Amino acid sequence: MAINDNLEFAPNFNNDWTDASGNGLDGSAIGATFSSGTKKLGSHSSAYDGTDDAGNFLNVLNSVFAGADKKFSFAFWLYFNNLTANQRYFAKLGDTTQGENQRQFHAWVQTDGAIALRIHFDLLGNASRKYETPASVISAGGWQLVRITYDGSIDTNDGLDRVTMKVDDVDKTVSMTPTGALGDIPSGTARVSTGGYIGSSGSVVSGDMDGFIDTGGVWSRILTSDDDDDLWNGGAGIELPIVTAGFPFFFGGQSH
Ligand SMILES: [Ca+2]
Repeated sequence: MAINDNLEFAPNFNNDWTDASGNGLDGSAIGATFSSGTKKLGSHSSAYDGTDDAGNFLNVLNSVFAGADKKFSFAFWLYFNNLTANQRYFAKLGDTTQGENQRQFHAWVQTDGAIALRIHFDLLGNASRKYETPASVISAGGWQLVRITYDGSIDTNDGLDRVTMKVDDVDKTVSMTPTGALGDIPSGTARVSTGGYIGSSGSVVSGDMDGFIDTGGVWSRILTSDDDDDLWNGGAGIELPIVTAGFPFFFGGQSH
């Protein structure tokens, strides 16, 4: 496998909300802006004010996340200005704060510096699994690469074994808190969002991030350790998709 394989979504946040994956999942801002001063890769990162900002990518990728035995991964470069509140950085979730029940999943940093992920098994929020790293894997004021994998085909340990988490290419112990029965992410209409969750109402932001997000991706498969190494790239990171060197197509004649 190569890092580009099954890459479903790839925003680079270079002063626009364009998806570079080829799937055309371009987004737009709800209050969020771009920063040329605090960035990890390319010209800019996306910037969130901790109050009411998000990147809004509409109801996309539902078939990647929802359903039985789904496998997916996502990774982003994150920079938190502080850890004074729980701050959502990637989600497909609408809840009662949006006046709706479209819970699918959300990922965030906690005030203790742990990365957390809640996977919902029903849109109402009655059954879910919360996964988290130990405290203090995230520090405010610097760029860190957070990579999460989810394998819905694994049911051992009440679903604990479905999730792995890495920070800066290092595996972190994952603990899990169950609520209700183990299941699958339900099909829903919540919007995919960065920097906060917005739901299908599209206007209300909750749990906003105070900081920056740069190059990230969603894959419809479990990333390998080689993929993780490619993403980390010795700490320099990479923009997605990788453009690989090869025989150019402009020599004339037919390409294939
Ligand atoms: Ca960028």
